[in-house]
Amino acid sequence: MPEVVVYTTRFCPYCVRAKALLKRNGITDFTEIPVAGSDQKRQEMIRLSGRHTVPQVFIGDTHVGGFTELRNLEESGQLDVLLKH
Ligand SMILES: N[C@@H](CCC(=O)N[C@@H](CS)C(=O)NCC(=O)O)C(=O)O
Repeated sequence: MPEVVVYTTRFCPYCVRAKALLKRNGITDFTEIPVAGSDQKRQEMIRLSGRHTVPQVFIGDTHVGGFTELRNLEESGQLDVLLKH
C-alpha cells in the first residue's frame, strides 16, 4: 500500500472528516503532519500541493487534495484503486 500523508491543523473540521474517511477505508497508519506552529511544514505543504488550506492529502506520489476531493474519490470508487497501486 502506498504511503498516505495528511497535512493537518488541530482545530479543523475538514481534517477530522478526512482522517475519519481514511480510517473507515482501512487506512489507519497514515502519516499526519501538523502544520500549525511549523512554518517549515506549512511551506512544505504549500510547495507540494499548491494550496494553503488543510487538510492536504497525498497517496503515494499523488496529491489528492482536501477533504472534498478525498470524498469524491471514495464515492467514485477511485480511492480503492489509488490505494492498491
Ligand atoms: N474544500 C476544502 C476546505 C478546507 C478548509 O476550508 N479548511 C480550513 C480548515 S478546516 C482552512 O484551511 N481554513 C484556512 C483558510 O481557508 O485559509 C476541503 O474540502 O478540504
